[in-house]
Amino acid sequence: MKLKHIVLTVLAPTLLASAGVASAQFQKPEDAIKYRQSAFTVMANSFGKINAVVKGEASFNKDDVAKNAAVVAMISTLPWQAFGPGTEGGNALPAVWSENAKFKAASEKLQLAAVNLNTAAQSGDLEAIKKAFGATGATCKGCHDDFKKK
Ligand code: ASC
Repeated sequence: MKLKHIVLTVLAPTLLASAGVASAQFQKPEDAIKYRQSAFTVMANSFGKINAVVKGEASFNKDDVAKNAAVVAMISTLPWQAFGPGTEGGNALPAVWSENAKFKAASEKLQLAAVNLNTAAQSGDLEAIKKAFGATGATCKGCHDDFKKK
């Protein structure tokens, strides 16, 4: 089964149930910080590749965009389990813990936007991809504004 099919058929309903694809446990707070930062790094790499296409800086290869969007949709489910109690630090502001319901809602906005981006990317419709990409980027920025150190 191809990754994009796994994401579309298996992951999307899971996302809607607000569960990640894995439930990680961490020995030390630093391990949680490393995990979540790694997930964001991988996600930003694929998101950045789509960004270059959307901006016209890279040529539009449907398969590449589809693969990168599938990565964003999948990886967007992962960082949140690594923001548990006692894992304060890294680039996270204290609001992640003091306003955790708001943080969780912001994380869910990204995950849903990423599913929509993935749907658009699998369709290969560049205009739909551009629209969904913009909506996804807005959820990144919205969460950074409130929850990430500048
Ligand atoms: C990226 C990236 C982010 C988001 C954000 C969108 O490519 O690394 O954190 O987009 O800048 O506003």
